[in-house]
Amino acid sequence: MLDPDAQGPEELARTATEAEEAGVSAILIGGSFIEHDGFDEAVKAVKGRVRIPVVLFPGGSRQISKHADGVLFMSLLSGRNPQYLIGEQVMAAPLIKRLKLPVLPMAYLLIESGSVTSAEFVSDTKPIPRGKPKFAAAHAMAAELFGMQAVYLEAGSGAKLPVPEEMIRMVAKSVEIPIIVGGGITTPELAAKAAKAGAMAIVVGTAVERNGAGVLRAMVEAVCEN
Ligand code: 1GP
Repeated sequence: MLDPDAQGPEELARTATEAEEAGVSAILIGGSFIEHDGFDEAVKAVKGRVRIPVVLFPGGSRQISKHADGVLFMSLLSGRNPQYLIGEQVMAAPLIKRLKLPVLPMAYLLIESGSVTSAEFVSDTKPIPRGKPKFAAAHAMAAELFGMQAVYLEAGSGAKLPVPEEMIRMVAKSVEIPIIVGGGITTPELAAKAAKAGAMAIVVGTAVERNGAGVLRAMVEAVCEN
């Protein structure tokens, strides 16, 4: 996952190239709080340099770009803030339709992770308690019944603690749709544990910002061994 606020377009494109070489399946771009202008330019720069899909992971309706291959069209289903349940989506829908961007309708579930994350603060929502996997499972079931095609279990970028394995396992048992897990996954061991518990895809951002995209190669290997 690339945060357009953390790096300039050229640096983002370089990181994306290195991530592709490390064997990742897709590049996600977005963030819960983007301070700088130039989102479109960042997506364009990345798209111009990689063959793997470049997918928007929007923190709000302004993070839509015609240069992307698709959008994670998500609702913050764990929260009870109408702005992130449906408001931002309504604002973004006409542009997404006009651009004919492919979408993956997805439930975004924020999970408590040891401290207040940007996603929690900006969305003004309460995360699902990490000791209550059945709440996460019930939200995932509701998402599936709505026809959503994936569930994202999010500890939040830079999370102290990743999503608990027990929670991933229970959600995986409760629904047929794929589970994406992210937030606080910084080592190959953590990535492998999440995959083993039932994650179909693992999202990594902070570890790459801190250590470079090289760290992804070992993560990809660890996940593929499972
Ligand atoms: C954030 O889950 C992603 O949406 C990535 O989190 O930055 O902690 O890897 P990290």
